[in-house]
Amino acid sequence: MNFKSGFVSLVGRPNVGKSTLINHLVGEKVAIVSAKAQTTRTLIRGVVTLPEKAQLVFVDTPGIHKPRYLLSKQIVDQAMHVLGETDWSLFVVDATQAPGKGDAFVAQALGERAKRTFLLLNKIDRVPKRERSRYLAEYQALGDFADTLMISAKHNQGLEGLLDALLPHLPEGEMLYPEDEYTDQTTATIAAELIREQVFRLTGEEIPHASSVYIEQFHTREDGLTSIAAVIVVERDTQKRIVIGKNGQKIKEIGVAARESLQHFLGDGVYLDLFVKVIPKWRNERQRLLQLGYSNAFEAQG
Ligand SMILES: Nc1nc2c(ncn2[C@@H]2O[C@H](COP(=O)(O)OP(=O)(O)O)[C@@H](O)[C@H]2O)c(=O)[nH]1
Ligand SMILES: [Mg+2]
Repeated sequence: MNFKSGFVSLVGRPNVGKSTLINHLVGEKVAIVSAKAQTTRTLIRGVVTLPEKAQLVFVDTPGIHKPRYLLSKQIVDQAMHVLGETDWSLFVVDATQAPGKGDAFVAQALGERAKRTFLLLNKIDRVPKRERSRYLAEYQALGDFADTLMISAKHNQGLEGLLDALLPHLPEGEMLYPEDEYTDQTTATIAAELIREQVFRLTGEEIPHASSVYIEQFHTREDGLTSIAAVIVVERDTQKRIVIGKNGQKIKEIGVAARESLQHFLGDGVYLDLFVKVIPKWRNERQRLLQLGYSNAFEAQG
C-alpha cells in the first residue's frame, strides 16, 4: 500500500469535545480544554503519523457559533473556511443531548462546504448503552454523512476505529510534517495557551472570554531552567482587580496551577512571572487582535 496523507477538520458547536478529541488522537496536549464554551480561538493542527501507512493532520477548529465580537467573527469565519480545505470533516456532537440550533447551523455549513463527513457522537461514556441511539436518527437527519461513529474522546473509546475508518478515503501522498512533530504551534504559543487554560478554569463570569495571554519573555537559562514572563490581558480595570484578587490571591492561584501545567509540558524547572494588563476593547480591534497573536484568523480569509 502506498503512503497516504491528508487533512481532517474537527467541527461542531462549542463544548462538544473537539479539543479533547484532537489531544487524545495525537496523544499530546495540543489544544486546551475547558468546561466553558468558546475556549479555542485559533486553528490548531495535531499530527498523527502511522509509520509506513499514513499521516493525518487534524485541525481543531473553534466552535462555530453566532459571533458577537470581531474576535469571534474572525474565529467563526476561519472555522468555516477550513471545512472546504480538508479531505475529511469530523462533525462532533454531544450524544448526551438532542441536537440544537447550533448543531443544525454547523451541519448546514458542512453540507455547503465539506468534501466528506463522519458524524461522531461523543461523550458516550455518559450515556447508558441502551440509550446511546436515542438521538442518533435526529443527528443523522441533519446532513449527509459517510458514516456514524460513537466515541468517548475523554476515555479513548472508539478512536482507533476512527483512524481506521478515515484511512481508505485519504489521498496518497508524502508526509506533510516530520515524523516526530505533532503540532505546528511554537512552544511559546502552547505555553501561553496553557496559562490561558488556567485563567479559564479559575475565573468566572465575563473574565475568561475577556482575557487573553501573551508571552513577553521566554528563555532557557544556562542552568537549563525555563524562565517565562507572561501577560494576562483583560478589557477593564474591574476585571484586572478580579484577576489579581484580594491580596493577590487569585493571580497567585493562577500562577501556581499554570506553573505546574508548564512543568508537565516543558520538564521540571519553570520560573513563571505573571502580569495583568488592561487593553480596552481588544476583542473588537483588528490591530490589537494581530498584536495578541490572532493573526491566522485574518490569514485564513485570503
Ligand atoms: N464525559 C465526557 N466529557 C467529555 C468528553 N469529551 C470532552 N468532554 C468534556 O467536555 C468539555 C468540553 O470539551 P472541549 O474539548 O473543550 O470541547 P470543544 O469546545 O468542542 O473543544 C470539557 O469539560 C471536556 O472534559 C467525553 O468523551 N466524555
Ligand atoms: Mg475547543
